[in-house]
Amino acid sequence: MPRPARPLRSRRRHLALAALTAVALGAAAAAPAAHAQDEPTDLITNGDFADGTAGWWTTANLTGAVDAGEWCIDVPGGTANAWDAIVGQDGLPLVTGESYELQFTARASSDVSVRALVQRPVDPWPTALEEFPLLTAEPQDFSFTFTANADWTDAQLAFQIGRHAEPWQFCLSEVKLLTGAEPPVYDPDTGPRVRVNQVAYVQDGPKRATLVTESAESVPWRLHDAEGALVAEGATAPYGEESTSGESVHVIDFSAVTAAGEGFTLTADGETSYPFAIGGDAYRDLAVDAMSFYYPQRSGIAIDDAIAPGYGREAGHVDVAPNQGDGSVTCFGGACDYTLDVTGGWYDAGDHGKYVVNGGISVAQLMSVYERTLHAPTGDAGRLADGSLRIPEHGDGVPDVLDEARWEIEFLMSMQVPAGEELAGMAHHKVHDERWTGLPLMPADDPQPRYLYPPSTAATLNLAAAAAQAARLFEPYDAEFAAQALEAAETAWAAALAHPDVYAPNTSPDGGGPYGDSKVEDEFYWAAAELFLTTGAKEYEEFVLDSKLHDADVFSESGFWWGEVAQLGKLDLALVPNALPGRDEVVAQVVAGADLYLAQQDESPWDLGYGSNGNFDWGSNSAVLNRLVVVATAFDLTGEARYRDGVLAGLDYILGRNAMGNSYVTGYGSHFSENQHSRWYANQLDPNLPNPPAGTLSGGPNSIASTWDPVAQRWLAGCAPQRCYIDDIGSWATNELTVNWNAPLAQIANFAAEQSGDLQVSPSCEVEYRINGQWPSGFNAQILVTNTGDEPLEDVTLRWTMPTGQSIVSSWSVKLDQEGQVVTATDLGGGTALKAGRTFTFGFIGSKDGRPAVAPAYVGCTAG
Ligand code: 9MR
Repeated sequence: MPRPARPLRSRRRHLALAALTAVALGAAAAAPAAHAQDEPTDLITNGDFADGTAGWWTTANLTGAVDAGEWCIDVPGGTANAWDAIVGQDGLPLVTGESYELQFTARASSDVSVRALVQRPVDPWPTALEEFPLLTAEPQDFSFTFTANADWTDAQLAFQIGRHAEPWQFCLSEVKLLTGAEPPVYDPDTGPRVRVNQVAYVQDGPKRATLVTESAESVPWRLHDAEGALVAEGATAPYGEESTSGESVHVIDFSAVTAAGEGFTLTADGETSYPFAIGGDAYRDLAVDAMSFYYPQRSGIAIDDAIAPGYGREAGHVDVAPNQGDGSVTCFGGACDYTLDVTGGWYDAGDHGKYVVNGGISVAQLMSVYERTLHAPTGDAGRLADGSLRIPEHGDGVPDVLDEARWEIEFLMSMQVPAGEELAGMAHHKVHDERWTGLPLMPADDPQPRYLYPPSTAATLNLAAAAAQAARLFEPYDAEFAAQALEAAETAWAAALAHPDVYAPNTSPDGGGPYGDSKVEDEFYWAAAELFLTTGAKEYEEFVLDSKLHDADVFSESGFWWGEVAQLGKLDLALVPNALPGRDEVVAQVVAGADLYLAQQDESPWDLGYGSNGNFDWGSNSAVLNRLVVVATAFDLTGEARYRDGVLAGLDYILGRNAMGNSYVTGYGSHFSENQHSRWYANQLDPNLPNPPAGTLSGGPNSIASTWDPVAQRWLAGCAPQRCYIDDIGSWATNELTVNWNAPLAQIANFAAEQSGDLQVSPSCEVEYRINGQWPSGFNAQILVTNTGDEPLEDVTLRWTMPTGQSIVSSWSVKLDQEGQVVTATDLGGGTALKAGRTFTFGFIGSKDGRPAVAPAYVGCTAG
């Protein structure tokens, strides 16, 4: 039989080619230079089973027989984990830097995938090779190469063959572990060297592409439409060697093109890009998909296939065996004498854990998708209305994104320590399995006991911040729930003040991630800001003003993420109307942060404002997107087009204009991530399971991934930062999906969806908003609108958000409509054009509560 006969999914072909090369060279004895004198040695004892099963062992639940050099083993059904049934051989010596080839032939009585490992058989199971070969009734020859990065005298070859529901038979023959193999080479399919945003360029937005080329000179480029007609042409701008990609690149700028449609391609240097759209609705779709990602991520509810087609499944962790359920969970190690019902919420990622700090930041960012539409001049709440997402809660009159957020907020609230206990009001840091489970494993099939892990100040404050934000957003829809959320937030706040230094450790018991955090000033700041925005209370105002983070520059290189949340407080203080003394300073900080991120982005030939220091962190794609959230907020605050354009260009990197030629969003683009690490979207391991839903973001390149997961260790050592990525389900350090990474994707996709033409902020329209007088219950405002450009402005419309507690009573020389807090001003100057250099003036009387009247942070001006 030709080797390798391993069935390959198209995306994995490059890996197979590397393995094939290794085999061919090995077979021809063309061993690598360092081992030129050595004949390959086989480390396996009795790999041809000539001596029965001598040298091999199995777990006690397996029986088998050898016949004609093939060992066939009966595997029982109904086990949960791959490692519940193992065939192995121990005592294999591995040498650092040496490359090895594992060969074997295997078949199975039914189509199953198994886990083939070379590892050390001691906790934490360091792994040199992990593969998931798919077996069929036909015997197949498999070949995998790897390089050892430690000296082990006691490595183990293990075939983990458990976790299948039905009994089956596993047959193994011709097993070899050969020394002297050619090191595996990662040669990913990066597609055409003309790298584009594979989804869409906004019609009047920036349009750039990046050409990977060795050419030192500028080369011509051509843009063609779907019919092949030439639309535009120009010359590239050479950039030279670029550090994050390790490649030499040129920039193609076709921003001047305003033609719209699908199927455009760019050609340069003999390469034609993947097709892309200009204009159109792609970002509206992406916005819906990125937010609908959360429904099948829900715990504690059956996923309805009619709502999320292809993703229907049983409810996870609802006290139905084999689940032990989240209905009555106690503390790990007997640390408490109560149980909590923590059913519900979202699974964090590809695991079944639920972590409060990460849930808190995720739900806050999702709520901000909605909250932004109330306060940003281009915000469009209509797109988020009841019925807009693929979720079950249609017809309740609540915007769907808030319904989705509520699923998580209720879970966060359930994690609070009950009244009467020592740490009452604090939130448990997390709930997860006692031990890590294997892949795949549907949520409903997880048999592990689950525990609450100790409360932490960070989790308590995350809950306080998210629940406080929920309280103000749910107020118009469900006042009772809003009040409950506020009570939970204030209780949490008081508990955090009473226990300000209970830190979650950086190491975790088995079965879940640590989410360790021993610096909580930022959590205090964020929670105080949200509580202030919701209540206006002095206590929170003072806390915000007194925090040393209030004047500090938190918009630094490292951006914001679950461990660094002060920015979230500042973004909301800047955007959500409030009467914080010196609020302008916060607005200025946000804008300065956006300037920094934009300046970094402008330096990059990929429009990538991240990682120029050579570090791409775990979940780097979320860091890229979180920076864009800051830039987007600067646009909402200033209306300056360069921030809008910065966000749109920054999105290119995520959607394919990168060193991998890969869109990191499932279902978007020609070449996209689809094997994200997940226990239930595990199509790569079991063809009966789906890939992740469209709109799922992959974590993305991680420059130190090879120190983490075995797949990255095997393929990504020595990679340039942007290339430290592999679309393999085993690479949890580069290719996981998480609730906190999809949230900024949802924010930026929603922002992009709104930049499609209708609501342009006019750059030549300047607005001055004066409070001319105020008394305890009211105020008098005058607004001056000046045309600073050379052309007349037609149909001038202003839009702003009234600070909380203020509303319009009467007005003159204008038509004012107030919906909620959003005011729209039309009919300025009786509807006539505003001539160049001229000013319209109008005014109104407003009512207010006890707080001083303040001007809104920003007034948007659009013209027809
Ligand atoms: O996103 C987390 C990242 O910042 C950490 O460096 C990493 C290691 O502790 O863990 C990541 O979070 C994982 C969590 O611990 C468990 N669920 C999956 C998360 C994403 O990989």
